[in-house]
Formats: sequence, structure tokens, C-alpha cells
Amino acid sequence: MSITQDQQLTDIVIGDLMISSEKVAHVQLNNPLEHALLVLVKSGYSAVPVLDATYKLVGTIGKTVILNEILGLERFEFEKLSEMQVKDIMNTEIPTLSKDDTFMDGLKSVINYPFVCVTDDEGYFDGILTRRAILKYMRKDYYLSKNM
Ligand code: 2BA
Repeated sequence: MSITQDQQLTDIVIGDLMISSEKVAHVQLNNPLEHALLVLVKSGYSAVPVLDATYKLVGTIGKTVILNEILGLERFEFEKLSEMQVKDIMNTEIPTLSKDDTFMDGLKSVINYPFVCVTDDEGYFDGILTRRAILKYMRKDYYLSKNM
């Protein structure tokens, strides 16, 4: 984050607040579900972005959708974890932001999603904006404005 103290809330853009791509856990389209579940469990996140082989954003995948998919009538069908791939069940209906979008664009987008992916004009993955980053910045801005 590169925010200076005198920056107004309205000056802030998504690029200032996002977690950059190299720090974001992700999986790839063709990964087996087993790998995705491993990444999710080991990282501790409920959901992570899905990228293609060229690092373009294609969706997100979460623990719940994987567990639902392997849940059979009487047991977990663990064999599905190696038979199925991330692309078979990932969520492709996701909002995106760009680095130049405003703080308010970000605030609106994290009302319904715990994180929103940030992409460039060609769809390459730049990072994520989390609900935490927005709330943290709003709290900071509130205290700064109280002390002015
Ligand atoms: P969740 O995994 O459901 O996490 C919800 C909140 O719990 C996070 O909110 C964070 O405050 C805390 N949390 C969870 N796992 C954590 C961990 N390993 N280290 C530190 N704090 C953790 P946010 O920070 O607002 O993140 C919202 C969502 O963004 C997360 O939801 C996760 O799906 C995704 N996310 C955040 N950081 C990520 C990263 N570096 N790589 C991949 N996905 C990330």
C-alpha cells in the first residue's frame, strides 16, 4: 500500500489498496480439485482466484463448492477430487475492478463479496481488493478527519 496521510478518501484508487498478484494464493483452470482444496486448506482462505495458463483471471473457487461437489448421497466421493478439475465447478460470474477505479467503486463491490479481483484492460490478473482493506482504510480516514 502506498497511501500518504494527506490523501483524501476520494483520491484513493484501487491500486493503492489492493493486495498485489504475487502475494495472492491462486489456482489454475486445469488443476485437479484435490490441488485446489489443498491450496484452500493450507492458505486458510475460503475462496481464491482462478487463473489461466497466461495469468488471465477466469473465475474464483471456494471450499464450499468443492465439498458440495464431492458430497454423494451417503458419503464423500473422494475419487472426484482427482477426476474433476477447477474449471468444471469454478464460479465465472464474478465482478472485477481495475487499478484506476475509485475507493467508492471498491466499497460498493465488497458489500456483496469478501474480495474482488483486480484486472488490467486485457484481463490479466493484477491482484485482489479485500473487504478488510476497505474497512481498515475507512477506519483510518475516520480518525484522521476527527483530528483535523
Ligand atoms: P476468507 O478466507 O473467508 O477470510 C475472511 C477474513 O478472515 C479475511 O478477510 C481476513 O480478515 C481473515 N483471514 C482469513 N484467512 C486469513 C489468513 N490466512 N491470514 C490473515 N487473515 C485471514 P479479508 O482480508 O477481507 O479477505 C477477504 C477474502 O479475500 C478472504 O476470505 C479470501 O477469500 C480472500 N483473500 C484474502 N487475502 C488473500 C490472499 N493473500 N490470497 C488469496 N485470497 C485472499
